[in-house]
Amino acid sequence: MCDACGCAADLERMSGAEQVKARSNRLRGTIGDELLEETAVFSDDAGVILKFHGVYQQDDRDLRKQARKLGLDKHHMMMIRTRIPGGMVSPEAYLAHDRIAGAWGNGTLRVTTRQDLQLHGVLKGNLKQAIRAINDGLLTTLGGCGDQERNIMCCPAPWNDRLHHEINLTLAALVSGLTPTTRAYSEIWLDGELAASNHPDPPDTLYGERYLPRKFKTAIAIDGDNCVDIYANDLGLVAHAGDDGRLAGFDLLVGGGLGRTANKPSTWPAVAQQLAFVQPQQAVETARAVVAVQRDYGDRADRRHARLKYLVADRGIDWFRAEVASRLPFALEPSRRLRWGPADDHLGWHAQGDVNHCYGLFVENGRIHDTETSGLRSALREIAETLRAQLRLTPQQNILFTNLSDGDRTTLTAILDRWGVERSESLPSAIRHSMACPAYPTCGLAVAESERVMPALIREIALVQREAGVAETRISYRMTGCPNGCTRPYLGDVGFVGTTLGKYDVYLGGDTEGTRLNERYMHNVKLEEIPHLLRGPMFEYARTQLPGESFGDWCKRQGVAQLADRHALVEVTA
Ligand code: SRM
Ligand code: SF4
Repeated sequence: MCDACGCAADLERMSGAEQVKARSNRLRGTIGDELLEETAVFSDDAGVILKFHGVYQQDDRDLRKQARKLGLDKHHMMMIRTRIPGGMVSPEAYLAHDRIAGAWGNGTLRVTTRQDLQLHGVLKGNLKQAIRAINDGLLTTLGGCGDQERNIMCCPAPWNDRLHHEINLTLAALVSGLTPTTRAYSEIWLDGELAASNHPDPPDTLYGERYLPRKFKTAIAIDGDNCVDIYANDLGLVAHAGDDGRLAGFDLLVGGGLGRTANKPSTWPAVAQQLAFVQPQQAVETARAVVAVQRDYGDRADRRHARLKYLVADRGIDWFRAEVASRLPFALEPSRRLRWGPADDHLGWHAQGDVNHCYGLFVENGRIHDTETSGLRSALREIAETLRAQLRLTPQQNILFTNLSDGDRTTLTAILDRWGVERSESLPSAIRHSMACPAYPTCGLAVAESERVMPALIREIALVQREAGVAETRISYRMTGCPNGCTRPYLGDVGFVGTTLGKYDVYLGGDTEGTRLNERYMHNVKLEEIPHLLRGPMFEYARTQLPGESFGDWCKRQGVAQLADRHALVEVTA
């Protein structure tokens, strides 16, 4: 029996995180008290609960060695993740993040692969002001991380039609239906004692006292365009349009997830499987039922086996469907056939379907900063200030500026040019379709570099593509500094997964629709050898591809293992 919350769970058998959650009094823990202490870091238990509030404790790993030498403590700092459903950011909210990055962060912002904004390098003493400032911009960090529903992704295309309007309504309803009801967040960060005394927590029929066994991710795609990588999610909703162009319903997929642990074959990446079709008005209730099944049956003893994908694999999709159905007052309909084209990155100029336009700007690895050659951060600030453009963050770490008039188009282009920001249209295809995770120096789980080495690597790879005669071909490259899969490397045409400092497993054979896992081509390749390693397959692809065949599909057709046999040790010249 759990003495923390009084439920029937045997807490002794559960992971440490479960015990901390149960004792946390609906996500309060000791955060409030520890904020008052003049320490650089929170206790471990408070760190577990902080994640639910969108905050990770990190340290600058570049400074670790030096600090150790000098007998000093690590350089502790916080990462704040703002939850941004569908990546929709007002100019005011963007400017608030920009100000926080300058005043209390490391001077950079980061667009994440789940359409959020992250701020790195915030010291504990500045955390409360930073979170307040984010809320003043009408966004929240609650749900940025932690064992709960994370940011709900949605295709960011700002098309002004009935279908997209109805999908956005469902997105908003899902967000409110899947957000915990605790008042801990406003109590700790916003209203203080006032909230505590005036408004007791409403009951939380979805999360109870112990929340979920693990993080839970949901995304909405629109039939035909899998730009959100729906198959990587615990729960995916694919919106279908009816003959009248209105939202006809959603196909639900469950059990996707990419995290794995090196040398632990009991952990694996998985693509989501089809569950059922539901009417638009049934989507939220069904999503809550899916979350509830994971809440009740997910593994709370072993966090490496706690994601929904393992429950679906262990019990089977038919059991899972029956369990979800048993919690609903309506019948689930059979899944429909899904048809995907190549995922759209939405970059460049597009008409929105009204009088306005939108522009998709490539942001290399999602990092917004000023460098010697490009004033990206300054340009974005000026665009937000002068054009008041609504922003949409994309699942590929990029930004769309929306609702632009003809005049705004000219101004936006002039601002980008003046700050030396390269336009998406002129980028080599390899760069445009690349992503890398933060890894060093902020990510505590990184075993190899990612964001800091990808820019040089991808430019070399772009040259290989050019030499092979396929410069314009769309091939996606995704890099991570460990096997956790934060840029979804197992779904790219090509994936680089860090194994140790300076080395990567290279994966080939994903598809441009994002429906298939790629396969490991080579183990432990040195960073500097990667471009050479890709030359063999790239040149052969250029010679023998079928009309319209993507690089990933070609690799799959050849067989990744056979390609490795053919090319691993062979010199290839143009
Ligand atoms: Fe991730 C943990 C960054 C998307 C799988 N991820 C982390 C942490 C928080 C490291 C940690 O736990 O201490 C990283 C913070 C690094 C830093 O310094 O900022 C981190 N993940 C990111 C971001 C920022 C990468 C990016 O380049 O944008 C993405 C933030 C998304 C967001 O806004 O919520 C990010 N992470 C993903 C994705 C992609 C997705 O969700 O579409 C995945 C694979 C899908 C999945 O969840 O299966 C992903 N991150 C993980 C995992 C492995 C989970 C698992 O089931 O094993 C971890 C480690 C963990 O949870 O234990 C992790
Ligand atoms: Fe960190 Fe690994 Fe995620 Fe990269 S993939 S951000 S190294 S957890």
